[in-house]
This record gives sequence, C-alpha cells and structure tokens, in this order.
Amino acid sequence: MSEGFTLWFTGLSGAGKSTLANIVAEELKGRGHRVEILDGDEVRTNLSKGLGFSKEDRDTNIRRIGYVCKLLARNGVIAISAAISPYRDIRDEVRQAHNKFFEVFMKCPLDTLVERDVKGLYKKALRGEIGSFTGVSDPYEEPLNPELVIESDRETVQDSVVKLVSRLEQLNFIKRGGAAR
Ligand code: ADX
Repeated sequence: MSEGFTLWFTGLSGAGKSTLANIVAEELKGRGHRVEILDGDEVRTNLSKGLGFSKEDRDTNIRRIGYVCKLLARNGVIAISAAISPYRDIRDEVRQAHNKFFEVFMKCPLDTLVERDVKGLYKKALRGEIGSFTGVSDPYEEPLNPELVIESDRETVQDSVVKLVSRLEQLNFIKRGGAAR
C-alpha cells in the first residue's frame, strides 16, 4: 500500500484553496495515488451540517475534518482538506495527530479578495449583513511554519500546482517523477 498523508490547505475564503486542491488531486491521481478531498463548503452540508461560525463551531468542524483525514491517511490515501481553518492551535492539534502532515498557506491580500468577491460574501460582510466573517469581522491566524506558502494573487494556478508537487517531492511525501510510492 502506498503511504498516505494529509495535505491541509488554509487561507481566507476565495484565496483559491478548493481550486488548487481539485487540480492537485487530479495530478496526484494521475500519478497513481488514491486521493480524497474534504472541502469546507461541502463538509458543512453533511459531516458538519448545523455548525455555525463561532470559534467553538469552527473548531468542531476542523477537528472533524482532521479526524477523517487521519483515518484516510493511515489507510494509504492522500487526504486533502480545503477549509479556512482560521485558528492556529486547532490546525496544530490536527497536525500533531498525524504521522505525515503538509500545510499549504494560501496567502492573498484581503483587498484582492474583496475585489474578486466570487461568492458575494465579502460585500455582505463589510455591510454587516454577515457577522463573524473571517478576515473582516473574525480572526484569521496565519501559519507560522507551513510546508508551503502560495501567493495566489501573484501566480497562476498552474504555477502553484508545479510548486506544490515539487515541494511534495522534495520533502519525500511523494516520489519524484510521477510514480506512486
Ligand atoms: S472554517 O472556518 O470552519 O474552516 P469553512 O471552510 O468550513 O470555515 O467554511 C467557510 C465557507 O463558509 C466560506 O468559504 C463561505 O462560503 C462560508 N461562510 C459563511 N459564513 C461565513 C463566515 N462568517 N466566515 C467565513 N466563511 C463563511
């Protein structure tokens, strides 16, 4: 069985976590790995249905995602999480529960996210129509020592994929050159 691990994306809403997660997942599948994605928006419609955005509820959400990732990873799957996961202590708690954990910080200035506002949520949050919105009226704690930082406003998605896959190879999470381990 090939060795699994958890690939954990963190960053503000709209920073590109899901987009990059999906493309990298396809790349890793193409190399023979088994891959599963736990996407924040989707998880909140099933595994974390009913949870809100208080610190307590976000922590519960992230602990659940982390737990499922751990189960998948120890069974040889590359488990990918794409949730904001705004609190450093809970991300680090999830990391501690893993043998192999790779954190990607999707870094993007708030101004750019507000300008793009793909889901229209930032404008609502700025008008006060959504409370406790991450980056606007709720905290986001940047990772201090992530395995990789992606500046999604400065590089193309394809550049980010190449960067991420190279770093995974460099840190021996996957084999060089495409074969599954
Ligand atoms: S997390 O904080 O618990 O990690 P998660 O990634 O699951 O968040 O969900 C974030 C998504 O929920 C956002 O992309 C956005 O679409 C939606 N959302 C709704 N309300 C909020 C809010 N107050 N803060 C952040 N995201 C919100």
